[in-house]
Amino acid sequence: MTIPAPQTMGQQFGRRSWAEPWKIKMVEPLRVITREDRARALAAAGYNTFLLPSDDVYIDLLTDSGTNAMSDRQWAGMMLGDEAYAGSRNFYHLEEAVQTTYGYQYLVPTHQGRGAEHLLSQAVIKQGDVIPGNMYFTTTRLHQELAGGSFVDVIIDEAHDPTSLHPFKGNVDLGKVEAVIQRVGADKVPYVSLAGTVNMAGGQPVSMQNVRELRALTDRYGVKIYLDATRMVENAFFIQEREPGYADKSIAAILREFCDYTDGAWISAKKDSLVNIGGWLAVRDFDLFEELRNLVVIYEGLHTYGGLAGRDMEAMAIGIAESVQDEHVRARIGQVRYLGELLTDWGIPIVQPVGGHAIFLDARRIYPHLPQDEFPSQTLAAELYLDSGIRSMERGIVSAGRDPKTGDHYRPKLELTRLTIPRRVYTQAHMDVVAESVKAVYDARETTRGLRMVYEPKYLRFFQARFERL
Ligand code: PLI
Repeated sequence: MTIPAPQTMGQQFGRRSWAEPWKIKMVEPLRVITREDRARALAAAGYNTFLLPSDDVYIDLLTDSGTNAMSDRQWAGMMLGDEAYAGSRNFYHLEEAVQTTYGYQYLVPTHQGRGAEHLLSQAVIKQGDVIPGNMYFTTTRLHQELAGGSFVDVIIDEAHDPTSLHPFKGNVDLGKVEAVIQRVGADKVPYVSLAGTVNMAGGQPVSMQNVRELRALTDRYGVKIYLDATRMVENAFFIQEREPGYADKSIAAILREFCDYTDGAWISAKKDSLVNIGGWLAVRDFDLFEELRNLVVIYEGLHTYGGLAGRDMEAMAIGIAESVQDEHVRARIGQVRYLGELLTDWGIPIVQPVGGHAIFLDARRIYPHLPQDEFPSQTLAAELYLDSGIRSMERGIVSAGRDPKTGDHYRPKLELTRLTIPRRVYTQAHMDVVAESVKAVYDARETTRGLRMVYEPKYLRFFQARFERL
């Protein structure tokens, strides 16, 4: 299947069907401060949207992580929290939810995704190992590097091209994986780090055929596959929509089939699973589980709470069940797509096709006069905030960080600013306001100046770096 031209995607994929399968029971007031106050707040934040107080933000599209609205069922579940130190009943409910929905037998809860990445990396990566993966993610790669490994990008080339309409831009290039295994030897490849969807590529999916073929390839060499299932529900939606043979299968069935090809998974439950905090790591191999259980008590908490309260695990267990309901996923991605179609119709360069959790503005094409060293995506995020109080996130050279061996910037081909849509939080009218602000910033693009970095933290610099206007 090929993806239709962007302007016809709404018709092709049925824009009519995505009205939210819920109504609003409680509201949280929003505040807009004046442009002068935004200019002051932005300068005080060093032109980094992560350093803005959220009280100074109008529509917050920094991230879809932990920013979701929980359902009445989830809030009711919070009241059923069993806060026992050991053996909380909510742990067993979560364990059952993960076993049923994702299919992995042994569960280790963690406080969030990076806690799980830490445990997995420490348990299976040795000094000098190489981990192939379908594009880096910031915290994932850092934990792999801190454990002594190095990450090699094996995603298909189309993923680095924001205009390519490949339907599965998250796919692994099997030739690249095999080349890595043959170059370093299978004993130096502890696992393939497979993410569905791929955040840094624009929320792009991996096909079922691709994971099936990856399984066959890695089996030939005895290499494991661990899945970053953080947004795997959204990945399942794209398989249902685009891959032959899956149109009549449920999101839940597709998710389960995909996971069945992998040896284990970790998750930041703050995304797909509709909670504000939480994560887990789950595997099929008992010996690895034993090792992870040894590590979790050092870094996170006892193996039946992993840094979470009982009520958090209950909300997560209920959120997992809600997250795989077809109508929920259709509405969630429908809203992201609605924003993408407005921007596409207005000629604003974004990553195509629109992915699962966000619109990624293509700062390279919006600011062709700004070199990567003047941080075009960071500049775009700052300009959007100044225009309307909308908060977005840099996903370009700042997020990519530096190569620990050479000290040079990693220079990603994609220089993007992410408008990330929290689940069940904003309305279609909010999306209209966002689109209009992007248009205003786009129209002023030619006179926009870049930034220089004046403070650079050692790790994950995008969170705390500071900039000044050039
Ligand atoms: O933020 P954590 O520690 O719960 O999860 C880390 C993490 C792992 N994998 C993927 C694909 C992520 O997107 C992810 C976190 N993402 C954030 C915070 C985001 O804003 O995209």
